[in-house]
Amino acid sequence: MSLADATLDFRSDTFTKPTAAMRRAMHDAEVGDDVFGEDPTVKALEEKAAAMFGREAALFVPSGTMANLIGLALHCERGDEVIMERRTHSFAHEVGGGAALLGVVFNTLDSPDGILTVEQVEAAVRTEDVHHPKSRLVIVENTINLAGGRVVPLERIRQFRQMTLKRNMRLHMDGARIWNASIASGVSFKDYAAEVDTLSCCLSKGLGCPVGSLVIGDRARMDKARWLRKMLGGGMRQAGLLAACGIHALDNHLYRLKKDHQQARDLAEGLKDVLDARYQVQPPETNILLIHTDSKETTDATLTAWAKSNVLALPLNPTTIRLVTHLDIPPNGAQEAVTRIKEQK
Ligand code: TLP
Repeated sequence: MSLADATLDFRSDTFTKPTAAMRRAMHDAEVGDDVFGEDPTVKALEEKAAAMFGREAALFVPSGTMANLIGLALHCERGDEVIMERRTHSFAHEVGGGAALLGVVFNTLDSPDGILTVEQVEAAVRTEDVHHPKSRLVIVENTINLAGGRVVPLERIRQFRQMTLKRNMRLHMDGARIWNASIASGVSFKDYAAEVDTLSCCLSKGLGCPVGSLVIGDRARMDKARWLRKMLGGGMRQAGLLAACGIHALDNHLYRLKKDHQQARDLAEGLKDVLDARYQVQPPETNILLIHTDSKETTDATLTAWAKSNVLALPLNPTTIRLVTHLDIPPNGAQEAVTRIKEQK
């Protein structure tokens, strides 16, 4: 299909379809019953991920939402408090699962760019008092989806680490897009993972897999995580078919992410010139571009108009449009989108 005919679907990097090579990897995968620990491909993926992140063990789970829920369950008792920024996915977009299923209390703090300061978090930690929940966990998301794919500096994560250790608290990283964070910042997966108690990451976003996330941490916690996964209904049988996609993606789709980051920058540059004063284009750090608008009417009209030219984007809220670049945006797809939008003027 020519570029001019392609639908440019920027709604999310979750919309990618498995490549032919990924489908071959699925086809060729050796499988077994993973609930019985007999799927060699799942084991291979878990070992590969644990080694990449320099941690003892990893667990393959169906979704990022389940990975984060398991993270909460590993660290918190009912009534415990979890501190995070207001835009954190666990609070904003995980159906309140932590509250509904685990009875944890979310304490959300605000920051202009999605990244909390350690002083802010420390000030929110409860004193020991018969009236207070126990502040048990801090969640840091990296990259921060709703803040426009922002990368959290390693130094900030280290500060959270020191503070949580001092306060006998734990630190969980929602690294659904840790791949993008690492490629953009040059900080290794190991350096990020060394600072947290547990980390979740998604294979089904920038890496282009159809399904799958991982929870990563020490052996004892991951053994417990396996029980929690089963309890939540996430025990999968011949899951090697899906794990094979993950192995293929880690081998082939990681270093190409810089192309997605370039296309996000190209989109931002191009759209800045084309769009009028009702729009404010936020410079992207990774593969997520946010465009802030002056009203819901502008957002709705814009999305409808773009869709007529087969340029699809998502309303994050009434006055924010999100575009995400990924594996299925063809080369020069960003320029093509800008051209189509310009022609509508
Ligand atoms: N994010 C999706 C939507 O839910 C908004 C997207 O299109 O970006 N953590 C982060 C940071 C995420 O962005 C997401 C999904 C998840 C966790 C949840 O992953 P899944 O969808 O696999 O449960």
